[in-house]
Amino acid sequence: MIKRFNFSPIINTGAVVKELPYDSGNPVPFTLKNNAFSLDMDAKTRIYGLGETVRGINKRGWIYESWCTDEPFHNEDKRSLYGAHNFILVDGKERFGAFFDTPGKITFDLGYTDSDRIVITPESFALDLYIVTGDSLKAIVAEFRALIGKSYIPPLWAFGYGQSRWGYVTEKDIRECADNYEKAGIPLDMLYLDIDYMDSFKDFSVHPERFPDLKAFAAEMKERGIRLIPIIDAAVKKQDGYSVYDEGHEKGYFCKDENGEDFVVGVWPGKSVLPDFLNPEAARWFGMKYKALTDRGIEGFWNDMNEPALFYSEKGMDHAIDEVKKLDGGELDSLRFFGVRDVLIKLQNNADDYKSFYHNAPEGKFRHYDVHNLYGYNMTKSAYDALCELRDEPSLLFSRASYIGAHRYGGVWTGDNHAWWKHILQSLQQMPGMNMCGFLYSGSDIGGFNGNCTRDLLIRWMSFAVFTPLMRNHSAFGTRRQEAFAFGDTEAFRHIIGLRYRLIPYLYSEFVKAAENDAMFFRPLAFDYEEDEIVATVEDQLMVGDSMMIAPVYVQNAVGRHVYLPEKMEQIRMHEGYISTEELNTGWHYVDIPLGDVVFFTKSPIPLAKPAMNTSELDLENVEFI
Ligand code: MIG
Repeated sequence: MIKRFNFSPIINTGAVVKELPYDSGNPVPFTLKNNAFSLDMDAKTRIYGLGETVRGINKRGWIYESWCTDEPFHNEDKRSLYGAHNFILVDGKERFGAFFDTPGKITFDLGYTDSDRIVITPESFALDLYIVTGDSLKAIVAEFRALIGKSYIPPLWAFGYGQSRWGYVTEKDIRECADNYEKAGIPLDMLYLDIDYMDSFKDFSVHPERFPDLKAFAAEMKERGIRLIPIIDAAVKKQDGYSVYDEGHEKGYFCKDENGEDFVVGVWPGKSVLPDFLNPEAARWFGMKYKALTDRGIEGFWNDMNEPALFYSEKGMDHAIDEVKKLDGGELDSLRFFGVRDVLIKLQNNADDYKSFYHNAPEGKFRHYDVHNLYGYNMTKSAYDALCELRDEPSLLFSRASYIGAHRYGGVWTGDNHAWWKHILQSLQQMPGMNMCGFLYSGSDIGGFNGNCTRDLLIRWMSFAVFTPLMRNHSAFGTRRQEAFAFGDTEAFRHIIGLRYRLIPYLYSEFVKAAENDAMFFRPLAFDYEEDEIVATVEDQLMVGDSMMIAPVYVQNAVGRHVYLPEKMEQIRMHEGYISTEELNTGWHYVDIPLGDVVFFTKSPIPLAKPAMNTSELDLENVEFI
């Protein structure tokens, strides 16, 4: 059952698809105190949800702020990442879900300040609150998901393996990458184009020398079973004569400052303006611009920088330069050094900038700061709506920033992680929270985006990522190369990525089932075995679809790990060249998992396809069951 409570929302965020009547009275089980929703917890209470956030599957003990942020360090002490997913599921004396539908900042203190109390503080009380109850954790999620609408389902080929890198600059770089995969006999379905394919980082442009004929090149790659997936950034270069800028400027489609002038920010293209995605007309206009690329045979996109990320604003930069000048002339002491440094650091993603521009939404004019968390969502929606018009086939689409509701239009990737062992576990722990909020098509940058990857890290990360719907290896400009062919011996990668393709019949059908039934593809064990006291503490294993459980290795130099079996299961070991199975009883087991072996556990037979070099070669009719 769902109860909806009215706190005078200022805008329809678009998160929910069902109009529910308002309940009168208090939003039990919360009490309202000091402009916050609070609830006492007993020692056993666990809290799930919050989508894309740091730390454990059980979120209790930390404090989170929903505020879409371009955050390059996903450390434990971070309160915000790229998504704003305001749904929690409390499993204690009371068991219920709570969704705080608010477009602005909201803080979830989940036993941080006071270890026995939840305190949820929205910055503005203009919100809708939904309290969801049900017979089980899964039932509560299903009820919530029915409220927010069906999840995006990507085309089957988006379940193939993708290679990306910020640093493939030319057609030749991309072709070489495809050749290397082919030479190594490693399957591949997608190659991603990062910002360097554009001309001066201008959205919907293609660099004339680097990709002289993108249409022909996309066709050449498609012939080899590989699709090109370009990036689109939120901001538009401010440059007279660039048609996207000229048109948008003339029609008033960019966010405005307090004087009604286009608000100017600095991002990759230099001085840029921000499309007003909250204005439906502007959103449709921007979405239809993807045609420039779909006309060249492009079938999928990733949307970036849509928190929106700001390096600086024109206004902020002018001010900073004045401040730095004031510091000039003094003694060259540390105070002055830190003074100058801080002035410049504070330019990026500055709250004052978010307070200085405005949207033109159907409900009226809004200060960006008050509706910040809706920006990325509406960029994804604009692309999705347009792609449905522009193409007959489903498109691949995923985004960096998101709000609940965006799950209907695309997936999300988890942004700029690091080549750190702990980020394998972080990625695993993020998946169920995202699934609760509807984001089923998701995955992390395999091998880590920032930092230098190693062969063993990549093997272990891939051995987990064969199960994530989005399976993409991506890394930052200037880092060590980390393609599956970059570490010499390619056999292990051929085996692991090859296995992904063999598992697609299972993974894709379980994914579609989850989407259609408002269910979770990845579940904490506690959701399937509510009576089992041990599973509630298992933070590094997941249920995947109806029949499978995974327990990946995420520790450097480990050659196995402890695995908890909540019931008798079959252990499946996929070793290069052979599959072995062994029945294991309920309870704890130490399982050997040498580097290169992929081990998982099943409750019932799993279909396995014949090996394929890409999804178009995949034979979905003739599968064997293991
Ligand atoms: O400021 O386009 O998260 O995946 O490679 C960095 C360059 C901008 C951030 C994305 C990352 C992408 C990078 N982008």
